[in-house]
Amino acid sequence: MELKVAGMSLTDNKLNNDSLQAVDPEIYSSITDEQKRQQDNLIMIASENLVSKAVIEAQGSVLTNKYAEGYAGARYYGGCYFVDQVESLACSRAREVFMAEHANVQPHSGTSANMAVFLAMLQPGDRILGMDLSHGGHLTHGSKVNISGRYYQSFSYRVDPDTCMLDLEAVRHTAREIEPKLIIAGASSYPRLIDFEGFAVIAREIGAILLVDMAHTAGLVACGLHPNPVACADIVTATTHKTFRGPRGGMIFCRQKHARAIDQAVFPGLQGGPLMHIIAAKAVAFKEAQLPGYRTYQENVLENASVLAEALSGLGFTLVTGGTDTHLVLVDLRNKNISGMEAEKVLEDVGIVTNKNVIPYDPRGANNPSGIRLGTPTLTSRGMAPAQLREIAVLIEETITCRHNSRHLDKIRQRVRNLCLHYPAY
Ligand code: DSN
Repeated sequence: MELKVAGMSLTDNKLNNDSLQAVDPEIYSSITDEQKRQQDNLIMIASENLVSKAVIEAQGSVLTNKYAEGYAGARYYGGCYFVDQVESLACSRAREVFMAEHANVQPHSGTSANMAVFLAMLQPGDRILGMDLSHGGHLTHGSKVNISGRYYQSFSYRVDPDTCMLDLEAVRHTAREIEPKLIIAGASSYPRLIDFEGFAVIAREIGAILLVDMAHTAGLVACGLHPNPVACADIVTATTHKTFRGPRGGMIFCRQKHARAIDQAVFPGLQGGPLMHIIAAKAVAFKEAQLPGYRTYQENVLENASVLAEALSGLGFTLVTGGTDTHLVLVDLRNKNISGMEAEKVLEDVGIVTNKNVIPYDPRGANNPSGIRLGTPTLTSRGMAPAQLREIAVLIEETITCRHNSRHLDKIRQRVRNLCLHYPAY
């Protein structure tokens, strides 16, 4: 007798090939709602982006079925012929895009990529020096609540108190004092170009290893719009899903002399089976990064960020460092008498999605900081241009100024909705 439970046939062991909607209406509905949220809102989270349908197709493919521990040509499982092709292509494209001697595309995330570098290059208790989290760094750069600050002796450098810019002389001073084994350059809420070559000189002076985490700027680096750290750093990590516009994941680049140590740290040191469907999607993104329109896209991301910064400044907002050279803008809200948390919430209420963010030397705590971080990758992927970014700056200003006027907020919500309708996400 055939027994049906939630669309699933229990008479045999064959897969149920009904649609997701039929098999699991709850998950289907959450995905549909999320798709609508992405369409109906102005997503300004600097670390997010929209991927192409080709990337989504590769990510949603049968490659998810395959175990492939090891590396192309040296796996611990049979049947790896086709996934070997996929990973080899991903690695060779990654090397070409970033002009690297060696690429590892298996890290599941930027955090995993950084952990693999630590595992490869450090012993527990070694000293590391990274940018202070509250000054724009990242949890994995030595924060005390992260493994990087618990298994290693972590120290941090800060930005200049007046300009909020990185001051390489101050970094040099701290590096000489601390004598870390590894220095980390790279940030998640620093809106300016980072002089990776300057960091490399400091690292060489004290005999430290230089790790550059270019997670935020990888897309800009890929087409020469931000200095490429691959030539001057010992090791470079990144995510594939921020400005780079690929699937969610991580990657590592290094010189050939570190290749074996890095590969062994990723597998078997830290991870098991690679996510071959994600690696296929990364390969697609590397191919897309070599297409002619990609550089134009990244130029537009930068132009949109610069226009947004200028427009916000003109509306009386204080910008950390006074502006931006990248895809992100960090707004200090103290003169607007609103916290980052309240701003994030009221903006989301009208359909503008941002994230609260600490600003350097923030007098408030990390849970309710003084700033918000804005980014342009997603809006640019929808085709928005400077005129729309100027309009959005006005919408942000009006939302914050008129936050207690619900009729005005309704009107803003409608203007946000109209913009979203004109620039479909997909
Ligand atoms: N949390 C990411 C970001 O938003 O910058 C970095 O991991």
